[in-house]
Amino acid sequence: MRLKRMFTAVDSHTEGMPTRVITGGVGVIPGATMNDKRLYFMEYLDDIRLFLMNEPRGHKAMSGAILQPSTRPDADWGVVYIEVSGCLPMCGHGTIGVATVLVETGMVDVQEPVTTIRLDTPAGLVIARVAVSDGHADSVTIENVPSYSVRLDDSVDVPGYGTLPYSLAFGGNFYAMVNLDAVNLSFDRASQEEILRAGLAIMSAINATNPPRHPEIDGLDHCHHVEFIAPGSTAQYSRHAMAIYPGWFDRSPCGTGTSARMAELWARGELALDQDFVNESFIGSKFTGRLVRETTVAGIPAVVPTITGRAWVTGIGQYLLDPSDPFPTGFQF
Ligand code: PYC
Repeated sequence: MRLKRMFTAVDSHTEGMPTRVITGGVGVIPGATMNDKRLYFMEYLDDIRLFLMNEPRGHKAMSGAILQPSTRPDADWGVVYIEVSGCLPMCGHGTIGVATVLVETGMVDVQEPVTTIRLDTPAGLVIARVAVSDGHADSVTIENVPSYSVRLDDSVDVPGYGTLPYSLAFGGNFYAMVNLDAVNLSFDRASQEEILRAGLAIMSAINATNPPRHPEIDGLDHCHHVEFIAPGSTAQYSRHAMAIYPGWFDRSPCGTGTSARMAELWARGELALDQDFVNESFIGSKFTGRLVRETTVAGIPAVVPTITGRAWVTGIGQYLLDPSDPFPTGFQF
């Protein structure tokens, strides 16, 4: 066997959505903060992401996380998130996957009944509390970065769809929230191609006319996620289809999307602190969210959400590149 590259990984899924946790082979990414590392990685090391996420080693909804030494004294591990479309500043399902892998492989000091892991993410400090019994990670509650509503009940002209009402919020990434009824589509996986087409058209129209920008996180200046809210959803229980650039759906209930949705409901006065909010994904899996305290982001009223979900280890792998492989960065199909 001839090798040009080798990465070690522990694969997992969080409520149906994969997280390939890269435990070796990348080395320490240059950068004083985890967001600096993310920006450096995107500019100089993106071939690693493409190799690990694209076909044939990944697929069009592949997602992962690269473990790094923390850049801050108050965190145990650092994380750079990778997926088919780039490097998110924060990923909820990915963090639940990382915390589960760290516990199940013994890469942290495991305590029962709760192991607390402090993670240095590009979007800020995220605390994962893992419920552990008999050495098994049963569920993970993450305390996410401050989340806030950017605009409520705005509208955007979307070519082919007319003027559509939407709201926009930040929960670690920016999310446009649109009622599925507004695009006359049903909450049915048989409609996924049409839902995706509408989602891509909406994010493109928002980014062309009124893109969001995070006041404190460099390089976060676009919306790549549209959360289509299913009819019958309430401020306690919501179902959604999460359309993501460049063309896939989150299989999990989307931790950062759930955080954004709770921030939107809080800004409307429909969700108070310490109330459960259950968010169901397009495949029927669930996260339970809560808002635990109020705060501000650069003077903007914000809330700190927690998200509880489960992840399972699915494999341990070594991903290899033979020097004669004609697809060193994989491909999308
Ligand atoms: O869980 O935050 C999340 C997420 C973002 C994209 C896919 N999942």
